[in-house]
Amino acid sequence: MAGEPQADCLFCKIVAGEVPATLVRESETTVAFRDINPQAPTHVLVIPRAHHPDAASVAAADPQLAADILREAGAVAADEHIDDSGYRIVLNTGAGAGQTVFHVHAHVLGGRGLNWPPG
Ligand code: DGP
Repeated sequence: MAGEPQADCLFCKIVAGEVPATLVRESETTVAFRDINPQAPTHVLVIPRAHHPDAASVAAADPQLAADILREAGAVAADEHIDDSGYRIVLNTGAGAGQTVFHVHAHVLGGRGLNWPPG
């Protein structure tokens, strides 16, 4: 059922505290933690506590939760002081776009110049 924890999901385990992560921010519905393989001086992942595989599915199942993820991504940028210089919110969707963990996560990247288009 949409939103239910998945036993084999790494990010559900981080939400449950079963896998350690460096948390930077929490809300009632989301958790934000530092990426284990940072691609920029600030690289934080914002995830919903509920399991949804990707951005389109969370937006369809729970639009408020999708909005919560974006709000928290912006709050992380402010907390990390990267909002003035510019930052990027990335939602890789599908293996072909580089998604490796199928629990939706917004990458918040900043603290360096960011090229466009991304690779
Ligand atoms: P993506 O490729 O968009 O699915 O991003 C998955 C990200 O998750 C990737 O940047 C690395 C990060 N990641 C994978 N495993 C762990 C982990 O165990 N802990 C943390 N903090 N991040 C992880």
